[in-house]
Amino acid sequence: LLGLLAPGVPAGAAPQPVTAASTLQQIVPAPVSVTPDPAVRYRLGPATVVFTSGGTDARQVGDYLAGLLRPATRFAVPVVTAPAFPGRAQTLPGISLLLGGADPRVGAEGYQLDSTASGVTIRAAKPAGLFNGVQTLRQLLPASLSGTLTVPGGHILDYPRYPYRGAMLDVARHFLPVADVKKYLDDIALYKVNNLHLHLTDDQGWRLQITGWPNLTAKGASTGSGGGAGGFYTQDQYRDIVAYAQSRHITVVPEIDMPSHFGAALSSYAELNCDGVAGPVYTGLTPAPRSDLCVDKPITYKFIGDVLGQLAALTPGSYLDVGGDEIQDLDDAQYTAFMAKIAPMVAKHGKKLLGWAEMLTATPPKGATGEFWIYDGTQNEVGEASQKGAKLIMAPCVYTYLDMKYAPGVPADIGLEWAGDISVQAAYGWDPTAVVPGALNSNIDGVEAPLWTDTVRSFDDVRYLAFPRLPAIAEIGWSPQASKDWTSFASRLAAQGPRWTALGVKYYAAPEIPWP
Ligand code: TNX
Repeated sequence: LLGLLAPGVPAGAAPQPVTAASTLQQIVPAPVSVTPDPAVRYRLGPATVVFTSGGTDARQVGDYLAGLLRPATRFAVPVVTAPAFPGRAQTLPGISLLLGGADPRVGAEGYQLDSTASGVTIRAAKPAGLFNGVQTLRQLLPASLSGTLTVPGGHILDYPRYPYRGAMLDVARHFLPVADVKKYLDDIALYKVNNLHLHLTDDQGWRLQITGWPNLTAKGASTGSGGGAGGFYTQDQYRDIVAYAQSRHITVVPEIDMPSHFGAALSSYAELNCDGVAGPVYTGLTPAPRSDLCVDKPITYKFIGDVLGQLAALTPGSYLDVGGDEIQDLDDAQYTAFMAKIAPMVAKHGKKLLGWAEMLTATPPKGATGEFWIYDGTQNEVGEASQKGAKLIMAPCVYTYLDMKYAPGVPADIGLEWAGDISVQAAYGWDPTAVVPGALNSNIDGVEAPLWTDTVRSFDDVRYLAFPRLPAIAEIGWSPQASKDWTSFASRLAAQGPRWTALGVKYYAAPEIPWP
């Protein structure tokens, strides 16, 4: 079957059987082009060396790869500097991660991978490209990293369709400790997702320590959706998450939701409330009875200034997300005036303004990016805003909301259905350019898969909802639209099942997928 594929055929073009030894066509997200050479395979062994060239950034990716290989293989996997920069056709005897010399089409995040009998060579222009090439290499090795460790021969050229490929975790409704966030970062890195949006605050919880406002964590973090223990990140813990993400070439995009979904802050400080009274932290499902902040009080802006200032200092990424969704009591004029005050506070810290796409209706703040999620009649306004320069990230609730059930009654005890049930095929079956009417394609920055945790109780629940749908959305963000093919995707996704099992991810074995 491999022989039937002409060189350079997009990986998504033909359905592939799931076989025990990995093939060059089993990669999720599908690469731009794959040219198998079925006559050769590279075999890893106790003598396998990782060569890097291009300084400490390349070296770090090499150390990361060696760190993945060593525990399972028990090989020493030394990471050494590549002896001399090999020419295009040369292969060093081992796994080479080389900065420079790649096909110019790889851009900032792409890579090329050449696998021969003597070695595997990944070339990229930037460290993120090497990292993405390593994710592909992982999928070319057996899931268990045991037994005969061979990499199928051939050539891959790969780069993303969109610069922004995101996953969102709602740690406000259900708090997730640092260790779980790190696991999720590792989970999403495998599918070349490069942004983790953290929904840090909501009515049911405030999850980030803010110096000078201790009640936010003493009271605002004390519980969550459905009651229970709550929790928060100290600023040091948050820095640790950001640094771990950076080591996976993932940007943390922090969200402080305002002016609505502000209940946990209102419960923490009486003076933030218009009536000067702080109620208990709400533990029910959205909508909460009291959610909108008090737009008329000066202390509101002192508070937000402190929060955004500290958050900006913790954030190496370019975005600060201010939410802006689901306004309850404020009218359009109040909402617009509020955003007009907040936008310069974000800009002052050199950050770009991100929010849910409601922010792009009425009078959008200049230079804002909107995350589109709901078809509530404002789509046309969002499309118009994009024509005037606003950037869009696509997270249409009916395809990307990982907190929706897969099917009626599945899962039985978690998940919502207000945006419908979302099968794996539905999560895969959409095109970002066909979501918002009139949206300017050049202003679509990418896609995101949000995971709201209103009904989620554990990190196992998170993974059960994310897998296998998150890789579907990752592929929409990465792979060329022309390679889209459900049969191919289902077959390639099936090959991921044993990988998740090996990684301890308990996933939903959707009946639509031909699991091995
Ligand atoms: C809508 S999506 C919300 C969230 C809820 C979610 C539950 C969005 C911007 N707002 O507050 O958690 O539905 O599915």
